[in-house]
Amino acid sequence: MADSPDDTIAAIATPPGFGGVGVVRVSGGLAPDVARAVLGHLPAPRHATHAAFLGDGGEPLDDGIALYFPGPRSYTGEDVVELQGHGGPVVMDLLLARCLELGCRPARPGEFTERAFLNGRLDLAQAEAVADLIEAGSAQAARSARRALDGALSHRVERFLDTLTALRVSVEAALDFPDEDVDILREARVAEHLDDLDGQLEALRTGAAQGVLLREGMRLVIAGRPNAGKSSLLNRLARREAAIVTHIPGTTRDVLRETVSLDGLPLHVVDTAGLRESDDPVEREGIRRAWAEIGSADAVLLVIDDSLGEGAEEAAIRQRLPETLPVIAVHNKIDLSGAPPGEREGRIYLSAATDAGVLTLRAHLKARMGYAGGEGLFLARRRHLDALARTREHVRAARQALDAGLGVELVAEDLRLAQECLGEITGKVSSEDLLGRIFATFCIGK
Ligand SMILES: Nc1nc2c(ncn2[C@@H]2O[C@H](COP(=O)(O)OP(=O)(O)OP(=O)(O)O)[C@@H](O)[C@H]2O)c(=O)[nH]1
Ligand SMILES: [Mg+2]
Repeated sequence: MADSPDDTIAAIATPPGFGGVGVVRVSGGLAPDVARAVLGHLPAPRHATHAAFLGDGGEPLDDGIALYFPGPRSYTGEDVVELQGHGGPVVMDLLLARCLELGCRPARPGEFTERAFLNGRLDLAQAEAVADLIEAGSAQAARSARRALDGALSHRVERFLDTLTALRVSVEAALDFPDEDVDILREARVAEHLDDLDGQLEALRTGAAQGVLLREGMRLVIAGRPNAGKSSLLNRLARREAAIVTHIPGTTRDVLRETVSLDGLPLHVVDTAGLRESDDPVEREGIRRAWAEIGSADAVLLVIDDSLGEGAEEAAIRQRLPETLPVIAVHNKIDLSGAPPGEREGRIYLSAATDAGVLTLRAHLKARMGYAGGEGLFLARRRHLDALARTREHVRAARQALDAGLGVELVAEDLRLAQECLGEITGKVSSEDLLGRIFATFCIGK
């Protein structure tokens, strides 16, 4: 039988294994009955109550603290009961089995939070932030997830949605008075508001992009001419001999991937074949793959042999790099050139051989990913970036339609689409498929 949103669900909310305390959580219409059966009475709402947890025959399975949160003022918005017993796997299993006996079904991963969303306790971006907070890999990521949960993204999206609603009202009013439409739109300053919104959407997108880097990590491709020291640098960052290093130019052919932790921030480093003209079919394939990696990078480390300096080879590489791709110039082999280590004029001077300057590079990469990025930082997902980008496209299309005098209908339609895209972030507009994908990644019991 298919799961129904009317089912009462139960799960062990604490991680598997042995612990001082373990929690079984129950949510749904049967929760008060479960409490009565297990505890012998319904605890006072929101009061910690010590009680024995009783089995089917009235025998105590365990004892502990019980909490009853009547809906709608609960995490899920439904009646919720939490049983805090001793945190052993057998005790927890017994307690969960007892709840299932009483008519609950096991909760799917994230189902408590999904119900919180469906009952309007959280919006979708906040629900995602719950999972991100639990999975945060650094204190910075946790703080940023907390800010997203508090609505750092949601509140701004809501404001933009309100702006779009107001604009749609003006535009649709103009639709009703075709003779005066131009005046109505001018009076409502629709063009100015659209420009404003465009700028604000871009600012929010920039902030969200930083939040995505913090959550997912940055994909950093190491590129440069053969023998510049790319693989040596990868080994330094990974702190292990991951890649083969030789004095022969063209050593690396395959793409090599290493995930490095920068104080908890995941950095995905990709080492690639040295970029040059080659007749060797194997090397040519390696170079083709290097360019493919560059195509999907968040940033490129362009490694330059400082004893040779930046020259025509680097100029040719720079010319082929995607225009919007951030490039970090790294001057390697300063032990040969004699340059001091450190960051100067946006370039980083280091030696992969001696390790001088490598810490500067690590610090630079952390800063780029938003580490210690201040109070404004909030965690975000690629889904949000994508929705913001599409929203902006429709806002710009509306602005162009307005300029070109293409007719108020087109402006109205673009505004409607913009609102729809933006609404995906908070779940104002959502599909079952999207919800399934989001909540399936949660842990059970949350
Ligand atoms: N003196 C000195 N030699 C270095 C340094 N970094 C790398 N090398 C040497 O430079 C040569 C090439 O290093 P690799 O790391 O293989 O260079 P690569 O850019 O990966 O080369 P390809 O894979 O051929 O494109 C090796 O002999 C390294 O030992 C450095 O900082 N100082
Ligand atoms: Mg190499």
